[in-house]
Amino acid sequence: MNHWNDKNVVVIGAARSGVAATHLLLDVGAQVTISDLRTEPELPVLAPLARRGARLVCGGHPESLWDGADAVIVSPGIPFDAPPLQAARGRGLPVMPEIELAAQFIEAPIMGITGSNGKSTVTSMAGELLRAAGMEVAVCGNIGRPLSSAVRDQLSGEASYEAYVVELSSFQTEAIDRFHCDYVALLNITPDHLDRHGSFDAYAEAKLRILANCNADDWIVYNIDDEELGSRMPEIAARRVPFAQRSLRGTHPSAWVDGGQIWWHGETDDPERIIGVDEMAVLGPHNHANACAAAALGLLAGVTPRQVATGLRRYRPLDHRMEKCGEPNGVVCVNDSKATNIDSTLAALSGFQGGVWLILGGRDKDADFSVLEPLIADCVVKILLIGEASPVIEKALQGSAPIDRCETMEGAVQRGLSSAAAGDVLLLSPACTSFDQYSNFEERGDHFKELVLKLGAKVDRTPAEHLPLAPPEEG
Ligand code: UMA
Ligand code: ADP
Repeated sequence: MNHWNDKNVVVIGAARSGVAATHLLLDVGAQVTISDLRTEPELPVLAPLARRGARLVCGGHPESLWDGADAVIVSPGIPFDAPPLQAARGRGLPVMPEIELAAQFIEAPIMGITGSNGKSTVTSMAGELLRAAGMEVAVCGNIGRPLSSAVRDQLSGEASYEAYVVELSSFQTEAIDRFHCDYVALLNITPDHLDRHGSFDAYAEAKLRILANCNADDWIVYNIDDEELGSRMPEIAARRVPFAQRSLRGTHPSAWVDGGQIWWHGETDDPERIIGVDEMAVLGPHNHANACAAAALGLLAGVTPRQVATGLRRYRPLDHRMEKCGEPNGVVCVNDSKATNIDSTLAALSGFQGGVWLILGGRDKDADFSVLEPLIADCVVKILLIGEASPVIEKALQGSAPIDRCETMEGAVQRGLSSAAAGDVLLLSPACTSFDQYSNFEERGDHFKELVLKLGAKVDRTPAEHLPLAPPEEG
């Protein structure tokens, strides 16, 4: 239903979400003002919007923005309690997140996927499973394509989506008022984005707002082994479907990984084996759990076990998530640049027995790095520190493994490749955001991969520090 025709709408934030929301609003006949803290020369992306009749207010969000406005749409990167938004509310204006605007135009089922880690993996996997069943699916949200953008394709007739698989961050869920998911996946809750949410409680509460509008017809797929999640799940009418990295035989519906196999226990008497984990391209136990969550979403939506297996077999890991990117001189290089918090780095390390040269650092999000100590002591040869969080990390991890302050990615890759032995692993899993030295984690991961290629071809190798020197040849 289009309530937006001729309404005066202000969109805050002029990057991916704000631009897509503005286009959508213009498509449905609204008068739109888009405003950003950045100046107009920094925002060439706005020229096409101006040509379509949008008004641009750049270099800040002045009070005058709200004169004559009917509603405000907010990009996820802007905290929902930011002072300009408080001012808009003070004027009695409804303030809503971009996803709520977009969802008003959606009739197909929505699968919402949230958690601290694994969202993009499960979102893209679920999309693959539904496609394996022949469905036309929008895979969107925090994964990089705004929901508004997918909705525009539907409204214009360019696409005919039978489901929307939407990755949702806490920045998006915190502001949910009416947004409703038919299927939800709750993957895990560990501390993240504390700099924005202020406390773990506030962050967890923001995440769980994804359940705000779930009813008895909806399905909640959740990680039953995540105690934080379990203790914080509200009493709701929706049907719950647990998944785990241990057998849940007897509980149905449920999905689990056991004995190297993914299992599903649906409405039938016996559980069904879906696929062996070694038939999938993803690495690590956390990714097998992700496959359980994605499989459960697909099966609940009517995809057959055989189609789920096809989708999981076909699925390729996303870039920057435990991505093998070269093996110069036998040193296995792994790009896990998307590991921007402690828990993702823990998951990465848990897949290794030893021989890891770990590149850590970037911008700290008030994380407790000491949690990494036991795994680092088990499998890390040396920590290679980069970026502005170096002093904090060095203090927290003193004594767990030797530490080198490398400052830059180039320094860290050079150090790792010249010192690691064949068979060792050079792992970029930084547990921090990239924003001190890069625009985003993709740029950081791409830089790592370039350096592995460039320096891997010409490193001056010295014997690995952790191995005893080879004994002199006999004879
Ligand atoms: N800005 C203002 N006023 C402010 C603050 C920022 O105008 O007070 C402006 C900035 O100058 C900039 C714009 O707002 O021009 C940025 O908006 P945004 O941060 O919402 O960026 P988008 O490009 O719209 O991307 C957002 C998500 N970004 C964030 O949540 C920070 C993208 O997730 C998402 O893919 C995209 O919408 C499409 O849905 C990225 C992300 O880093 C990948 N997410 C975090 C994460 O995964 O950990 C939550
Ligand atoms: P998100 O979208 O939630 O950031 P991704 O799928 O992009 O999740 O993965 C982000 C990081 O978390 C990567 O380093 C990845 O290896 C790691 N990861 C993926 N799934 C999990 C999980 N279930 N538990 C912990 N870490 C995970």
